[in-house]
Amino acid sequence: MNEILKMIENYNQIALYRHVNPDLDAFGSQFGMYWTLKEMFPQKNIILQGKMDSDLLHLYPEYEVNTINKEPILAIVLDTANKERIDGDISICDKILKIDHHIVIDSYGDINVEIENASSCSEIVALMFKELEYKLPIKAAQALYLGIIGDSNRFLYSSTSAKTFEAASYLIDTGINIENLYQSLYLKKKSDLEITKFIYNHYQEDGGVAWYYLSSENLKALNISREQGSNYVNTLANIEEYPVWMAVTQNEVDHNYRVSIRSRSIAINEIANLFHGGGHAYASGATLQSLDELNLLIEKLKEKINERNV
Ligand SMILES: [Mn+2]
Repeated sequence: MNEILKMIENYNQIALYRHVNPDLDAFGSQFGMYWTLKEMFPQKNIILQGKMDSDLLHLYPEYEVNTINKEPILAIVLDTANKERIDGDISICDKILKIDHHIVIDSYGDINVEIENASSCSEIVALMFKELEYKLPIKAAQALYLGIIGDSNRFLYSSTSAKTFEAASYLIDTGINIENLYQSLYLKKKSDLEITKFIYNHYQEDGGVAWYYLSSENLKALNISREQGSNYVNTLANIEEYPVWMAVTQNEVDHNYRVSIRSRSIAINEIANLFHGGGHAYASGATLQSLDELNLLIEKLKEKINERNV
């Protein structure tokens, strides 16, 4: 942490990056870092990088859109396993600090904080500031708490450890109101109900794998983006007969199909790797060039499920 702090102190300009298609942990670690560094170093230019057009943004208070000046830039890249997934151009930066909890595939930083068994990147960031005995601003603590509960599925996943609760306890000590945070997460709209209904009516299954498919037409009819279409993947979770479940969405822009794969006690990330994807053992993504490839993916997943049953 001291080495990191020295690095941060050396730069007057710090750009905070995270991965494309940001989730609660990507935003959580980014905003957590943003509000903390802004308070710790009010004279520095702290810049949020990446597209800010997500539905999740309503969960966070207003932020400033700072412009980059001519001074050298330190990049802090959060929650991003490989360079290709960074949202924004880091070639403008002089040094890179990587902070991540994914399986290590690309240590692209000048300093790499890679803690594979951490529940979330937000957990790592929270514990870094705890080590400094720094009292986080409420906004930062809220963002980091949302990041932790997002990636650990409200402390449900096995990635949840004593460290996760240590981070949560440190964040709660700042005085955040977790009931409000949970309410802001759980409140749904009637349209969510319509989408869930569509999924329950149209999902398919094959040998332990359940999935739903949303074509561009379906997405249009349901009035949601492709990314939003993937977010309903856990509608098919917790069904005894389906240890693996997936969301398949047509990506009209890139002429391919995006797959979100989730599983219970069956590691699926290596299979995801075979289909231009990857991620965590029980939560991965993949990209298919055609729907024929979907059959291939399902066959591989069924093989994996059967291995376990032998
Ligand atoms: Mn994460």
